[in-house]
Amino acid sequence: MHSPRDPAAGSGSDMPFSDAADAYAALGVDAAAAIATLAATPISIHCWQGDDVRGFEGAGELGGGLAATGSFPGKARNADELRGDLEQALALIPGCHRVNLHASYADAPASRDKLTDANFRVWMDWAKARGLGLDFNPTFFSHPLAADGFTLSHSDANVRRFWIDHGRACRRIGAEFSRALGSPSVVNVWIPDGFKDLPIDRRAPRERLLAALDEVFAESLDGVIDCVEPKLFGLGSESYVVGSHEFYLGYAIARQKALCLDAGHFHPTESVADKISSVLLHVPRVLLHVSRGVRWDSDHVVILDDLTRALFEEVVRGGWLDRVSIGLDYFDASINRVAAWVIGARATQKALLAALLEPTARLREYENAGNFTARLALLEELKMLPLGAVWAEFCRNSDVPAGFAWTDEIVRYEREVLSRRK
Ligand code: RNT
Ligand code: ZN
Repeated sequence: MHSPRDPAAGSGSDMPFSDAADAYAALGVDAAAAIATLAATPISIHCWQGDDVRGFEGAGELGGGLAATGSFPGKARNADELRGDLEQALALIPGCHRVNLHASYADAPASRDKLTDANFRVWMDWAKARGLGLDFNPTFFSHPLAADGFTLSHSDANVRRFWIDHGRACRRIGAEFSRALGSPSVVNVWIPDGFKDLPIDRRAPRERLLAALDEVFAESLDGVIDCVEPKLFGLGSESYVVGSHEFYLGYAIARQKALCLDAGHFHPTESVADKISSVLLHVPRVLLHVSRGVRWDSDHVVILDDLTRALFEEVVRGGWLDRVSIGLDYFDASINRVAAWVIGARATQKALLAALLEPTARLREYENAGNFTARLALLEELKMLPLGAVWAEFCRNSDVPAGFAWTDEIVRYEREVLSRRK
């Protein structure tokens, strides 16, 4: 049940939707069509925000140079609690979505090189009953065989073999998810491999990674969207990352794999948005890891900031929506974890909605005519249009509070569920 309060309360817009639609129509924008596109665009909700990336294998330290800081009480301790928390979050996120699992979140954990869909049976039944698609990630961290910071590029062939088998097992699980749920599964490979300090040999680990990836991807499987995720640097891999941007861009082009662009994986002044129209000329698909870097390689909760808005402007302006998968990737243990999902997912959707409400055709006409004055002037005036009223209509259609009232549900859930976890 939602809050008895006005569901639009706190949305900042009391304007009737029809008035907002008129304001956009005057610029040639169809607000109802924007809502329809938004409703048809799933966000893949990352399971790992719910428990600080710990997973259910009893791992001690979070590995791979990942860090979830904070000690907010009530994190999910098992798969049932995590599913309950995800259900609560999904109830406050308008639209239909997907859930993104890591291999370390099996209902019935097993050695990672031997995992099958049977280890994720409850997740699959749960997703099926709720009409959710499932995406998947091999987990190349928080494991004794990843303790020295190397996995697919490890110098020891036995270690490499274990991780190759893990990657292969995960792709088969993705294929099973796709078959069971009737929706292709993005299987995203990110490895932490790299050196803290200056390496002498930058070549051999990359040669090994190249060969290992070819083995991971050797089996042809239906329903799997293979994806690779590059990174600039990480904690403990400050000087050298084997799977760098150039490495994976080359790999994705050569092997025609999807490329993951994580918004937190670049130099802080680099525009991730600008990359979309370059890479999509060469790779079949892009996975956006919507995240927020703050100073270093951090994964803060996504907000409606300029970088996120720019990402979705590019996706919409370029007409790429059907070749882009959208997933969240952040972990904050300092605030209510369910709220963190909701805040980031809703911010992502607001950014997409703002882009869908742009009079792109008109702006493009100005640009083509060399009228850069009108282009800049209109871009600025757009910022004052009633985005909030269109957002409120989308939320109403989904029976989800449009404004701050959604946090009433979080307060209740915290009191009734999270605070009882000791
Ligand atoms: C790490 C990558 C990767 C992870 C998840 C948990 O820098 O962004 O996507 O965040 O696999
Ligand atoms: Zn990522």
